[in-house]
Amino acid sequence: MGLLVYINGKFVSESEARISVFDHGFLYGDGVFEGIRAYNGRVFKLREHIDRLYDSAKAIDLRIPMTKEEFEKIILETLRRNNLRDAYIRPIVTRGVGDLGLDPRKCKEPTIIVIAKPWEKMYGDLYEKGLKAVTVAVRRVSYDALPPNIKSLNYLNNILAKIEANVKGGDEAIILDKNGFISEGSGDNVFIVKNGKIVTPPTINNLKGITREVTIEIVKKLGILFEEKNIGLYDLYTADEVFVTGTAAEIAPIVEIDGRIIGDGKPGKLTKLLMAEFEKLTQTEGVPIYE
Ligand code: PXG
Repeated sequence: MGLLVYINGKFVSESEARISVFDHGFLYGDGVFEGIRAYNGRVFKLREHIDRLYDSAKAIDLRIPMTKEEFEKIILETLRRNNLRDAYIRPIVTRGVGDLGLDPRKCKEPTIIVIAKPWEKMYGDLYEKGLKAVTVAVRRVSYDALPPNIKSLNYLNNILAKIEANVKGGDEAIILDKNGFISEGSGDNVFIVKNGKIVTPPTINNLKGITREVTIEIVKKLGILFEEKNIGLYDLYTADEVFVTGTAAEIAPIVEIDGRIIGDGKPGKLTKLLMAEFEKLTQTEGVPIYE
């Protein structure tokens, strides 16, 4: 029977989980989403993800017709219906069914979907070996065009970056912004370590990653030097360590960028420390699914 998916108030089997071809989420990418993880029977940073979902919706003037508490209950119920303890959860809210014109006023009711699936480590053995990243020619969509802070259903910019990384043989793409500053990966935020200090770009030109936020909290708690500032290609190539953070990717070490070996070509000391601390948090914190 497969998974049970929540769509507009009902749980249906995945083969029956369908949306209209007139849904503006499908026609125009007019909608927002989240990617959330459950570890060991708990949903990690649930409220933070729900807050960001509602902020993304607000930014595109999309009103989600339920409270945050109600949305959280649906997510927990989706996990329970699928007997999941470790999962990737994908809430999606689209503008809803309209007509072929793009005017959002034609869409009377948002479409609300929650998918939850079992999930393994995204990068397999690369957490030990390290990833190869490549910078890509396509620039991150400008914050004065479509703010990258909105987690919208328009992911073509990121997909173009990923296609380029695939062609160039990289495990992940690093995307620059229109000024040549490091923006982010195709689905994660970028950090560098130089002389014991951890640096990441401010979130004007990238997604305000929740894993990024958790990582910064760990860094501060451990008393490691930290700075939020713009970084360029030179800083990236000459860093002692580089890693990316994301709900899917978790904390993943980068050991090569555009052919330059980062540090000694192995996951760095601080990166490994942060990976271990992050894992401790994911295994112990979060909203319980079955209590
Ligand atoms: N930047 C972008 C562009 C993202 O899509 C992150 C950063 C990290 O944010 P969080 O809050 O997850 O720490 C994301 C996360 C994938 C995938 O397959 C990744 C994301 C969304 C969908 C798929 O890697 N997003």
